[in-house]
Amino acid sequence: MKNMISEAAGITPSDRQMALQKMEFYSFVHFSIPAFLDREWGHGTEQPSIFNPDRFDPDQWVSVISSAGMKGLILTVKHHDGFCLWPSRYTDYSVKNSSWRNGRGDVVRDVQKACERGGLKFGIYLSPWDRHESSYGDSSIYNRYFENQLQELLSDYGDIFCVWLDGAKADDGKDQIYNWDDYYRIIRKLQPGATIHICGPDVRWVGNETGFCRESEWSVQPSEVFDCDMIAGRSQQQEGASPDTDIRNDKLGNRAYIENAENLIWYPAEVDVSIRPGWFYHSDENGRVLSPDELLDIYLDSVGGNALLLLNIPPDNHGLIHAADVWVLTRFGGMLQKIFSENLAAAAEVRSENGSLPGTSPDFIVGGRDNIRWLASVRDETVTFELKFDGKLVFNILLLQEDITLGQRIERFTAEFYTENGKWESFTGAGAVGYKRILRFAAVKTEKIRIRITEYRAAPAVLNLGLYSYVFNQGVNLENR
Ligand code: FUL
Repeated sequence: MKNMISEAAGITPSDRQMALQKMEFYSFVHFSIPAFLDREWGHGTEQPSIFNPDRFDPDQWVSVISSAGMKGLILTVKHHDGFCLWPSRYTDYSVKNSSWRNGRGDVVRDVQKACERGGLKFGIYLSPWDRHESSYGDSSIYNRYFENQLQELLSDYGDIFCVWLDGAKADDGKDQIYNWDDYYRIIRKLQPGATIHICGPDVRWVGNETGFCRESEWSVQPSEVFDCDMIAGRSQQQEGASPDTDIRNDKLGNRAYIENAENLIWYPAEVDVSIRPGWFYHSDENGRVLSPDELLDIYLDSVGGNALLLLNIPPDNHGLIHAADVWVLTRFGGMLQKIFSENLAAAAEVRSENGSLPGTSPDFIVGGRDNIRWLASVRDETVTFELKFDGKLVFNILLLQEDITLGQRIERFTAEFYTENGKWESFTGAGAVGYKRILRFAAVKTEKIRIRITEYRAAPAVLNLGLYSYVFNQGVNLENR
């Protein structure tokens, strides 16, 4: 019988998954007919003329999104109402019949160009469920329609970093059998670098829309977790569910589930959350934008919990990001800069009693040199490495990264500091690490720390360790969730 645990440790991301992982944090932009209806979903029967953003400014979107530290933008080019933000050749239900720019505008083109100018990657959300298109439910005809639209979008708008395929559909929506495999073939052919999210093989929906992930988030999963029908079935449900491979299961990817799996895949989690209660803009939510502290909480737990963070920023019906969101995002970007601009441990001396594989050294763990790692040579013993500082350091944030190009291996670790009385005392610790783990704790002052990796699936490959200090506002952010 195969040992699925060591098998799991050998599963690695594809190049496109790795490129996405390095982006860490990117934005969703929900902007379409619902913004003009003050609703979350359009019915698909609304007149296209209502789409008329009189101050549409995608350069403003890009500059605000970049100021918060995000690296890409995913636009809802077609939401469930079926209205297309580009002048598709395959339907009249699009910007070409809107009042905006007398029907001669193309939102997708303008946003893509603004992203290019501002240095953001551009991605698309294309809803499979379509309430307007009359062929929806006539499976092969609609599949052709959808594939034609994919062709247009993936051929005419430059490099696309992601295609986000939503599983949502109302209970009374018509039955339609999607031809997922054909969709994937088209995407791979036209945009080989693009990752396919949610109802797709590259990125897993974390299972909720609250902004948080599991205590241990595993990027390696039994292949049954990637099951479009199951994912779609869960998308409008609030409650968790039990089967081992269910997208909402709390223990997804844990040892117990991996051990019994037949096949494993690299399938990392993405946390999608809106900066406001709704996905689309509603003026009565201007006072309910998440605060910079709340965003920081979400960021530290998701990006710092081995997940990707997709934060939705909905422009208003003028086509601008509202001042309330701009204020929050700019401040939040400043907080991230302040926290992570300097690794306090960068000059530490690092040593370990465990062996190192040739060409690697514990020294490589600090200094932030990408792709240089320490690969411990071990059998079953605890892996320990120690950092000695030049004098005493004060810090309250620890960042740890594995080199996931070799797989996700660490299952549990503890961080200890050297006390005044010459003893080692634990100050934090966690389960899975993966691409990035960030932990917060009450400030520690010490000349030495050590990390003890007590459980692992294969010899740990540690890429980076950072220590940071930040004065959190009182009452929030004092602990990881
Ligand atoms: C859901 C959709 O129904 C929402 O409108 C939104 O687009 C969200 C990201 O996905 O499934």
